[in-house]
Amino acid sequence: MCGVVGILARSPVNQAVYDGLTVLQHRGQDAAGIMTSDGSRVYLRKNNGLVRDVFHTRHMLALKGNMGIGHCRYPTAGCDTPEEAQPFYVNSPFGLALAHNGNLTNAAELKEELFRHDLRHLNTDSDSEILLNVLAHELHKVADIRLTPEHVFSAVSALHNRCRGAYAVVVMIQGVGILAFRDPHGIRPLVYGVRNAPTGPEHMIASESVALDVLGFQLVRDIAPGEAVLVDMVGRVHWRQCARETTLAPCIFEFVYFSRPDSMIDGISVHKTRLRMGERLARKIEREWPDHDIDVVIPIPDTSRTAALHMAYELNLTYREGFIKNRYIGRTFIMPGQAERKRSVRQKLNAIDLEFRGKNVLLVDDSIVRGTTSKQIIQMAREAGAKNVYFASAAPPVRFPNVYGIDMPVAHELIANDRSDAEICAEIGADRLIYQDLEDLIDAARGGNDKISQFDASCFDGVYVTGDVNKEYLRMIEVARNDSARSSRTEGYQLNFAGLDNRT
Ligand code: PIN
Repeated sequence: MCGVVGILARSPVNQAVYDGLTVLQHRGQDAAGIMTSDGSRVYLRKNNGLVRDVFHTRHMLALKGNMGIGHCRYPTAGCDTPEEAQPFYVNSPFGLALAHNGNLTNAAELKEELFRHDLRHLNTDSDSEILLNVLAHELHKVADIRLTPEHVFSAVSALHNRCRGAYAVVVMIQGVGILAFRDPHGIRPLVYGVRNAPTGPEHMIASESVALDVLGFQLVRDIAPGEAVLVDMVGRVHWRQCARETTLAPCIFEFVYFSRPDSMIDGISVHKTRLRMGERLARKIEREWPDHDIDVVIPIPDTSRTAALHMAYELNLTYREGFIKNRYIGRTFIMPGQAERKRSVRQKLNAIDLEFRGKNVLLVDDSIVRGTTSKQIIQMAREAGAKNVYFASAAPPVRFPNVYGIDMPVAHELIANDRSDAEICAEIGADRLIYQDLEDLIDAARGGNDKISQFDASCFDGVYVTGDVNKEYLRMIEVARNDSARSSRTEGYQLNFAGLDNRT
């Protein structure tokens, strides 16, 4: 998962883009980058690490100009070097810089096409470099020296015809403005907002509305699936639907875990969705386990708190914080292999024994992915003296890999892959396991916007909305993403982990 920002203002944007990226840091802690333009030149700084570590004063001073885009990266298949940090830049046509969130499902074909037909060289394995080169090629075909919004939108239409998958994109076009667009299914989120500076309106694009809020921009609206917006150098805003067929199918995992609760995505409050998820879980417990003997509901910090609190309220049960998270873990050398992941849970969470001793506790997490942390946390609850340890997941079983930009483990690493609920319960060592039903999760999200008829819930139901994900593709990502492939890629360099979420 990644975060993107684009700002066109009346004064230098370096600080604002930086601030926007800090607000979106939860979407990716692996690398960060900003590119700005002062009208005559572009300036770039990108590297591996957290936003606060990548940009020092000297870098900020060098990022000149009133227009800029930024990116924070969570690694997707094959992208973990500083060179693969975003934004990417090509000098022709015009000078284009691009940053994106998502994953292309036809990257291999596009690479081949770009090389054989478009005669373009790609220097990394990043999908962003592919998107940038497709856009550059299509823009070159239609544009002339006076680039118009028509030229730009027809290039985006051509890009939609060639690219498959999920992409929420910001582009800076030298001398022209900021362009943003979303794939025809609107899988990844992207919003547009405006603020009034003394000298006139300023414009911002971001992955999540919370970035607009914090920077004092008003959310104008979500960019629709397939739609593009171009903010030109004089601040005129041009909108166009650039895809022939569109269906809004936002990723449901944004609501489960990835997005900040204070964001609105496609008209839905993430916070309220999580409250409704708690309510649905409560109803399920009342329905299927009316004679339960739960003494206390304990969330596993942080994401699950909202659902756990409301579930406890609905069941008339005590809610207690029983696990304390160390917010200051600081730099460590966490490698992506299983052994390292196990060790990190103990370093991050500690149990308050007296909330567990002699009690039947219901632990709540937002989801169970690999099940490794759930297993350890259940063990910790037992060591703290719990009589029975029940476990509730605010999301349904994660059974399928994500191909739209969430770096989900491959199928065989998912605990729910090929296991029944009873087997998962035994595997994580719980006395009882309650999963959210998919229908309830979808209803919880749709509760905020009943106009949305479809969500991408592929990691729960294996239905890939782009219709092009077959067994062969899943086999290919299996090879690229499994733990041993990750360990060998990251060997010899350090990942920053500064007490932030260890997103799985
Ligand atoms: C972590 C949120 N959440 C915790 C992410 C763990 C699955 N994991 C998904 C649970 S936080 S595991 O609240 O944002 O810090 O099933 O793969 O072990």
